[in-house]
Amino acid sequence: MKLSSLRKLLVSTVVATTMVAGMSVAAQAAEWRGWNIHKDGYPNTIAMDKFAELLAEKTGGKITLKMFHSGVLGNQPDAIEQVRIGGLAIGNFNLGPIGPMAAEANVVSLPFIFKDMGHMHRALDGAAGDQISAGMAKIGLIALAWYDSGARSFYNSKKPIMKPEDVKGMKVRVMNNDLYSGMISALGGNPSPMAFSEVYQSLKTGVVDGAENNWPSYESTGHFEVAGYYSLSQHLIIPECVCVNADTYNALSADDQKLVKEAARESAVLQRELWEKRAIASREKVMAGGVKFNDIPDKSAFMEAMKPVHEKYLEANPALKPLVALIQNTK
Ligand code: BDP
Repeated sequence: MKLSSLRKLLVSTVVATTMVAGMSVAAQAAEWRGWNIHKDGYPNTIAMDKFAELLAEKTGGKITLKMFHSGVLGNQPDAIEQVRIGGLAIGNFNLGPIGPMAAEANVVSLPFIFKDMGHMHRALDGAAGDQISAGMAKIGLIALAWYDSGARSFYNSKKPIMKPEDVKGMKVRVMNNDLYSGMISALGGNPSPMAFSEVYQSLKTGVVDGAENNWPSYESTGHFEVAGYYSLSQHLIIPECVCVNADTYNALSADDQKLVKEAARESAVLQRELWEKRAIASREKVMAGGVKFNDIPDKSAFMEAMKPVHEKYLEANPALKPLVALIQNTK
């Protein structure tokens, strides 16, 4: 079924249910359902709960949000699809798995496109962020606010990764996005796209040798227990969004839209504060747990090895060249 007809069907189902319910006030109060992949205590989980609280508070209970954490409503690519078609209202999504659906959002998944977190923030808060949001809106997702997700580095169960050649022959789990598969292949490794929830078992049983993620996710998932070499490649700095279904958002009054955005942005301020602290705490926890860590002070060999990923991508998507340049030139 085409997305537009599926959306119409869903909308008419909602209208029918509302009419059957027949209660004016209760039927008009919107109850949203929200998706989050992370566990209790994770910065995103706390911030999404805060978002739900602020939403109810600011709208005087007109809009409420029931959050479903720990990925209980399914894996991330499916949840993104659900928010697009309105099966779910809200999600806290990493832009990685959104990229294959929205070309503009995919530029943040080019390895080493951001120099550091500050550069990523400045780019997102400026014109590049506007273009990325516009690209997401085209596929039915309104980005209300941006959350942090640190920098992703490689970890594995075999050996320290110091140089690109060390990845050769390794089976490495990646999120669903051809750019990440291309990135591992460019290093001579074997990419294995897989849902987040399956990675622990796959590392443990040797289905994959390694993966890549930030400190908090490496720690919260327990991956550090089964893949004890963490190598600070920091090859990806991928922002995350609080995204709402476009039809749901567009149907709100301008005043309510403002309140929803305010609530999401206030939750993002909290998320970023919590993120900074958690990144340090998670790093300390895994180190105390015996992780063998190595820094990669000079990352130029990795940048060089991953260059073909950029080139191939821009060859296939020439229209995105100005956006990539805009990000690279953001001071
Ligand atoms: C985490 C992101 C989460 C991703 C996960 C992954 O916060 O959205 O699903 O990585 O690697 O850092 O799948």
